[in-house]
Amino acid sequence: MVLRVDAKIVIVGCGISGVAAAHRLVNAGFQHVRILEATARSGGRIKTGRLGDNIIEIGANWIHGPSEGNPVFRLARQYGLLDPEALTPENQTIDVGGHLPWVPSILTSSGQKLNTEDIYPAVEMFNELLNEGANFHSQGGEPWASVGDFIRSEVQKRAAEKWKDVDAATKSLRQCVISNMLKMECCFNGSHSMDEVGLGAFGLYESLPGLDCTFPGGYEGLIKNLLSELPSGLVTYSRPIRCVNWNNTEKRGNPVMIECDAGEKISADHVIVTVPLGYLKKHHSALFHPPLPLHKLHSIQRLGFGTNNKIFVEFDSPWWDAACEIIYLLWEDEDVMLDQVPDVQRPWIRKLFGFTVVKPTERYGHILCGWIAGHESEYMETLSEQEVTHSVTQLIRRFTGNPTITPRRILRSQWFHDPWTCGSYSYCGKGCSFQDLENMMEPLPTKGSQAQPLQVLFAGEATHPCYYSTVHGALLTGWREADRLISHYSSISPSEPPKSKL
Ligand code: 6YU
Repeated sequence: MVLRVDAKIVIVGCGISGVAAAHRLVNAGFQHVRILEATARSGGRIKTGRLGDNIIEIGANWIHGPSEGNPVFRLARQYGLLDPEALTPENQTIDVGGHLPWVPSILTSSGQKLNTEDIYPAVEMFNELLNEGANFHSQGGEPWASVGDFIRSEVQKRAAEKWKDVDAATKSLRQCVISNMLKMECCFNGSHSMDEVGLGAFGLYESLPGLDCTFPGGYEGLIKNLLSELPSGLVTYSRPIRCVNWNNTEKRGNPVMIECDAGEKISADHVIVTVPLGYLKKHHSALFHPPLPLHKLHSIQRLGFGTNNKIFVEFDSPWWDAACEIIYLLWEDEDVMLDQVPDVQRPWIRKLFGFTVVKPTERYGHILCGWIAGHESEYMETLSEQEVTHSVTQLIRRFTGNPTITPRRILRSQWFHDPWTCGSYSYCGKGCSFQDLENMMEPLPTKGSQAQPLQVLFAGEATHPCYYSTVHGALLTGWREADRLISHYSSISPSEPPKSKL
């Protein structure tokens, strides 16, 4: 069925969710769809950059779970954006439960190289606890408020039993491994500390089967292909939205009036807001008039939105093993199992849990990607590139015991200070439940109101009930909100104009 309604639909934000919503609406026949984007580019947190001659991903890296059930995988395959390896049935069926089975190299702060067996008991215990932690939502009544508290207390308990025969030094090292794993988990969740990630809602996140893969030509290829199928001029760039005035009761007018920073006013029947949760947290009171209902606002406050940054470091030649895919950095004095650096200004670099090797080497050269989450990461963003380079160089020299290693150049992301994002991605904070994600996606006015329905709709990664924090989650929310409008107009008859035009 093709709907040819003349409803005016404005989409705020040209990230994947906004582009996906526009794509769906235009394909369904809507003729007055436009995207207003604050910046001069499309893609939002999908951002492909360059380090020298090499392509690097400043934002999203992987297709998490590239298999039939993942719409990003299906589109990337359709547009011919993936390596043949990623398309194989084997690649699609591997189920790693969201964690990648990388070949590790483990370095310590005294310059030692450890064997996998040295850390295995701690890694096994940590993963076991993560899996258990994810089950609480289905059982109810979690014993601790946060994942961090749960892991720390259970490690103490289980180590006293399972590791009772190991010597003190080995036990201490294993606890340092737990600290390292907690820091890595902060990157994965985009949280400052795992003490801020709610235990009850931890299991709401679902992973898809398939071994994570990348876009050889850059993630932005996905955005470019989708946009190329839309009418030119549909996106207006450098047009930040200051306020969404909804429930406009003026007779004959459209129910929504959008105010741009430049003073321009745009009227619409519907607006799909896709701004990141970080931006919403900071600007919700100015962004909506009348203000958001309290239950929605409380969910915006309860859900977490933290920072995960990357520091790309390029070398003339590799100092790591050819097979190595990830380098863990273990601080030997961190057996207190903490994932936070107490004085953020000095040893911020301690929060960097390690580096992934950007592969394949033939394509990218000798590049490592360091991962750092939390307030330490936000502080890192304020430093000059020289200061970051200095800290990273000292770190690598210390952990390798090689005082001559010198990076050729670095590039770091700065997501916290991006004024239109204010962080990296969302997680379920302490006290969060499924209801918070439901509240996030609820359109305005809420059910029961006599006003024109579906004036303000909400899409974006933080509004997906189980794939929040991902590109596929964001894309699905764009389709979901477009479908909401499509079925609305289908139910009131394709030829009937929207109420406001009557
Ligand atoms: C994924 C991955 N990945 C790394 C890093 C980051 C993210 N993600 P957008 O922000 O894109 O668009 C909104 C637009 O709105 C934007 O253009 C703004 O400029 C605009 N805007 C704002 N205010 C405005 C205004 N006032 N007026 C007009 N316009 C305005 N996802 O699938 N694979 O490898 C990673 C990663 C460093 C920062 C990621 C990854 C997250 C995705 O990038 C992100 O979800 C989507 O791109 C968001 O799209 P959008 O449209 O919603 O917003 C157990 C458990 C654990 C749970 N976590 C699991 C881990 C999964 C996350 N993994 C991440 C890892 C990496 C490395």
